Amino acid sequence: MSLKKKRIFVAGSTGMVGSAIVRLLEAHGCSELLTTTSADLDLIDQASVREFFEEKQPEIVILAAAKVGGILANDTFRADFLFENLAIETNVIHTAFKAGVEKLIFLGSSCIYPRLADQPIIEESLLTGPLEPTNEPYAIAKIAGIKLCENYYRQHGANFYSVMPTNLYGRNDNFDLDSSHVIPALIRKFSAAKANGDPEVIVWGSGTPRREFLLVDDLADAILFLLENVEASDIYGQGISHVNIGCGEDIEIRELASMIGEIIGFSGSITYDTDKPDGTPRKLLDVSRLSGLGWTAKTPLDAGLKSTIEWFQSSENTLAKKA
Ligand code: GFB
Repeated sequence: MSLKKKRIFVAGSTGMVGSAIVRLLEAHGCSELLTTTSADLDLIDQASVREFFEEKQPEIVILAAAKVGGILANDTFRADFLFENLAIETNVIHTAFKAGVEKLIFLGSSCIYPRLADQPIIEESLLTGPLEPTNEPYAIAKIAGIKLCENYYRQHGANFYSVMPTNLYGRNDNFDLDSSHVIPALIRKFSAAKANGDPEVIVWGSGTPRREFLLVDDLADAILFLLENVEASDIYGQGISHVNIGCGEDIEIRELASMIGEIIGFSGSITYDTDKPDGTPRKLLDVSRLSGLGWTAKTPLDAGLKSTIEWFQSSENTLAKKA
């Protein structure tokens, strides 16, 4: 599919994921991108979403808009994570179907899988066991989005399908210590400790959980590949409802903290706050389906961390001094 002249709506274009997708599509020569901010278009409001589609007539939709956050935000604002994500998904996916959108890709999350799924996690693990309690509301909303896409395909033949990215990081991430994910939190904490000469950095949980991390620019590259090369029938034809996107390697939080501390040049000690939750013990995606389709991740974790730290320290100097 040639994308250059298509009207592509990137829902969520101000966030870390949406902004990376917009950067890549622009660099790829896509000149008809449709982007909005939450002030222009409230995706939770059905009538506004309908009006937007009537006026702009997008041909392709990438649904990267979501209420997102780290382990503590998910566990605290449980109703908001469930309601807002369900509302965004039902409004955008249903309206895209009504408007005759040619192709829609919905972005979910690896937390849709059972807490104790076999590792690495294959797509077929969905709905085979209980979810991780700290993010169950978010996961339920994302599962609903997968099922919306799948069933608009099954009932109506809509070219809509879902991708499940692993934990993401990169520029334009949320660096707020209460609501962020682990990588931006640790970049900010270690940067502040280094700048202030603090002897210690506090890392949440036991440090033993394992996570897989993908640079958001690699995710954007995977989305571009899928837009150009993979249709809904290619996914559902394999008997799966979505495809995993990851790098295929994971790391202990302890090792991650040491790596970030080392890149930043922090020489003090690391303390673990075990009053904070660990979340799921391990979350490593099996990415053989995606590599079979023809895409693999390019950026090693150390290179991705270095570029993200450079971006944070150059653009967020005020944040870098506070923890
Ligand atoms: O990134 P994170 O919040 O998300 O936490 P999850 C990953 C691990 O890092 C957990 C630990 O074991 C945390 O306890 N950690 C250590 C920290 N220090 C920190 C810190 O300062 N901040 C944070 N945030 N974590 C989220 C889900 O789970 O992942 C979402 O809640 C979503 O639903 C997202 O799926 C990708 O991987 O645990």
